[in-house]
Amino acid sequence: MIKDQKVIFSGIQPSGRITLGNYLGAVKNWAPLQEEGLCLYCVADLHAITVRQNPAELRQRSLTLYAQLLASGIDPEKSILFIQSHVAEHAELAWILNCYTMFGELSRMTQFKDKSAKNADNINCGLFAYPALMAADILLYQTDLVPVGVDQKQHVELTRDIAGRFNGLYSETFTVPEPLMQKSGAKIMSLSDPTKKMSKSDPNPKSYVLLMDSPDEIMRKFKSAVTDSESTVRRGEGRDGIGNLITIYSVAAGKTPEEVEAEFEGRGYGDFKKAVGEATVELLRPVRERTEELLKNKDYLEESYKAGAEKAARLAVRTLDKVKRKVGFAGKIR
Ligand code: ATP
Ligand code: LTN
Repeated sequence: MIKDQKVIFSGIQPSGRITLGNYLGAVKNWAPLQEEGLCLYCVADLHAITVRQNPAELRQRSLTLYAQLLASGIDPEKSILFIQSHVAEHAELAWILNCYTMFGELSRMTQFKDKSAKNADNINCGLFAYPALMAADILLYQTDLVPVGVDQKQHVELTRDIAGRFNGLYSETFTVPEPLMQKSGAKIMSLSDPTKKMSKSDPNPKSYVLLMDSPDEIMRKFKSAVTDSESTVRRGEGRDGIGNLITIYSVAAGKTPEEVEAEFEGRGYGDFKKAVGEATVELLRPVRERTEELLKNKDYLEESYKAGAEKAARLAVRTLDKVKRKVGFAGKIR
């Protein structure tokens, strides 16, 4: 594929309702990237079923997530925004890449270890092979950059290894992608246990702020956020809770952590938590309101995800056909 612009790809699973962590670490950064190249973003529903999902909820969450991505500024005229299961080439390339991904490599993935510990009664092959599907997502579009939170870096590195291995065996086929991570906000921690990352599948709702939480809920959750027994608004050893709130405030208010510390010099946790809550409410308000509007317009959503899938498929078949030829599948059907 001859490219005259950078290709940027990322995905997010509809495995729950999205959190402030997902927003700050990933989604918020996706819209500005539209100025840097061709962006493709997908609702990764194939990935979501590696953990058991309720079908009605999954369907609803996928549409809500699609609307949230639109609401966060992704422009379907500029970018390709689609639902992963609508583009069959993802599953097809994933199968082929499974055969170029080693058991040992997949066994070392931190997310697999974490998720198998959490879902001990359902350690299925999909959960294990998840990174090969993610590699397929990325490699199908000859992606240069993959904007993700820190927790996904290992999967992007494995994608690079798979691409390099395939290119080495069959000549240049895939662009080898690079992860793109934010300097700040790449790992937002849980509000109830700041040593763990904020996660939408956490059973404790006080541990996260959701994109769709009401202003009251957001204020309440920050008020009860776990901090420490000191009272200064400063980062430091063993001060994960306050450090996390400083990160959130600095990203939400567009200030550096040093500026935040200076602003709250001599003021207590109560004041600070209120300020973090208010900044978050204002940050999320437009996204929540726009999502609510979009969810009322089912026809527009349907039109938009169908067009997205068509555009994605047109690009995806080009890479897939090339791959099939290289591995030696017979015949030509297109
Ligand atoms: P789950 O709880 O289902 O594992 P998750 O909340 O970890 O999900 P994903 O769908 O796996 O979210 O991730 C979507 C994107 O959000 C990824 O790019 C991921 O790196 C980023 N992300 C997830 N959690 C955080 C967090 N706490 N801080 C910053 N970025 C995050
Ligand atoms: N695995 C990712 C979601 C995801 C993704 C992708 C991210 C699916 N496909 C391709 C970047 C590129 C996650 O769990 N956050």
